[in-house]
Amino acid sequence: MTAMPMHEALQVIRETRAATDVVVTSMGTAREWMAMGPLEALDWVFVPSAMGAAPPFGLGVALAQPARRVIACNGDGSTLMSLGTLVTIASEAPENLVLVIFDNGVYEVTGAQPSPGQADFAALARASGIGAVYRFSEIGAWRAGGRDALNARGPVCIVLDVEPMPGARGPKSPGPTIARAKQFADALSQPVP
Ligand SMILES: Cc1ncc(C[n+]2csc(CCOP(=O)(O)OP(=O)(O)O)c2C)c(N)n1
Repeated sequence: MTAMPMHEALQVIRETRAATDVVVTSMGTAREWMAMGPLEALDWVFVPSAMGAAPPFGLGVALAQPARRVIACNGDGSTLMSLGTLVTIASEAPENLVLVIFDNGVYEVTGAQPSPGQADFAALARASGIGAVYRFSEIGAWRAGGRDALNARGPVCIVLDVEPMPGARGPKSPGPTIARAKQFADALSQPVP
């Protein structure tokens, strides 16, 4: 199956993200996001995290901050952990929420054990009631279509088929969580121009 490198997939988000957007990363995406450059005040690197909690966290921020776009990045294993969140996102229907599912078929950060099943996350998102659903398997297509997908009226779910990275380790937390949470809350409290 065709798939794209995770860091190249994330690069499209970096290039499209506005200064006022919140970007939530977790698991492998947190590791790669931190490796790509200094963190912005509105980046929430969800490490340590409760597995599966990045989408509900993003949903909460999106509902609390309707003037900001929230881009929540999640693995396939973590998506399976809290699959019901897709239905909650559809029912709350925040126009400013984009959930990006990075489907590498494995629990990469714990040693690349295969994640269960062959779930079609785009079909699951549609069946949950999310109207704007996209799937990209090839980096050229994602580079060409990513901006439109990320800018679509939410809630948006984008499924990206990404290559597992053999031997990749888990992300390290960028610092003490309570201090980071305070900085993040301060950044969120700034007015949106
Ligand atoms: C309830 C629970 N079970 C297992 C774990 C251990 N665990 C942490 S991350 C992870 C895998 C995450 O996989 P995925 O969401 O697909 O992201 P990837 O690592 O592939 O980027 C697992 C199994 C956990 N944190 N919580």
